[in-house]
Amino acid sequence: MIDYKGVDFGKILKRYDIGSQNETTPESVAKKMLPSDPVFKKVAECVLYMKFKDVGPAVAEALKSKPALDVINDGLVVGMECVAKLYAEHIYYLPEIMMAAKTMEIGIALAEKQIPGGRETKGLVVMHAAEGDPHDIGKNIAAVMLRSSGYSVIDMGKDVAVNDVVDEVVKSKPMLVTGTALMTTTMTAFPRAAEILRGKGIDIPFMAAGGAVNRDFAESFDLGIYSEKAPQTPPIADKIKAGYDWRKVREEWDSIVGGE
Ligand code: B12
Repeated sequence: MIDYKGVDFGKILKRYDIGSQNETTPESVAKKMLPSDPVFKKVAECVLYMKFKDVGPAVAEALKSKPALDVINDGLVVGMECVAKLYAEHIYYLPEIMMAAKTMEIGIALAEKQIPGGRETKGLVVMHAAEGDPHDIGKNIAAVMLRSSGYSVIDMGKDVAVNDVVDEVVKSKPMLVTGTALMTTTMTAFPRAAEILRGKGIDIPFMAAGGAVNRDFAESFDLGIYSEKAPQTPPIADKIKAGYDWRKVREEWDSIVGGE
């Protein structure tokens, strides 16, 4: 048995505290990246500092003066971008990321309630995060944006098996299917799913999104189209609703998302 009584944990933690050897701190990132608008700043800070008890009141307060989508994009998402920066700099680790992600989810759920729904649907979209991929925050934001633009969404969640995606598309016949991959090891699920869909004679666009993919990859397989940021999804969906197939979306992609 090791006797820990005489161990000074303060010294151990100091020795392995990489943060103390790095000039980046949560405060320095906050200074550079947080929005100047005090309402959005307060919301973003809740995510950055993982204040999951404060995020509800902060979002509720923000919703009194700001549109719900702006509270998500200019507050919650910016906070998460700060977290991603701190993770990349080895200041934050997985526990912080998980707590920040949870904080963001609480905020999104609250803001989403304020987005008008119940209108006649423009069309159905099936969304998922790739097989093996647990990253679903970006997908959840894109789902909020599609719903708020009048689309119905079947959100299959994260780590969805290729065959389950195919089965859902066959069953519910959406106008668009989206896949999110933040890991280079999971993005290959998209061409596999698209190939099976093609084999079944299904020709709907398959939107590949998330940090692991780029436009070249998304357009490297039949059905594949690209979306870089969640807010680009509704304008692309509008074109598909207007009759564009995946080839035409590719041709006109720059002008479709250009207004962003
Ligand atoms: C949060 C996070 C997590 C959380 C995810 C929580 C959740 N519910 O999503 C947790 C802690 C679970 C996690 C786990 C892991 N993670 Co992680 N994670 C991140 C982190 C820090 C932020 C991602 C994020 O949510 N950003 C905020 C959102 C808003 O941004 P976004 O997802 O990029 O979305 C934007 C666009 O991509 C786009 N978008 C995204 N999806 C969609 C969908 C549609 C339809 C559209 C239109 C647009 C769109 O729009 C959004 C903005 O508008 C990134 C770092 C980074 N810089 O991205 C690493 C990162 C993605 N993780 C990574 C890794 C390696 C892992 C782990 C394997 C780590 C480990 N060693 O255990 C595990 C996964 C284990 C497993 N297989 O289960 C790597 C992936 C590397 C790679 N290229 O393969 C990254 C890049 C970190 C790094 N630099 O190494 N992670």
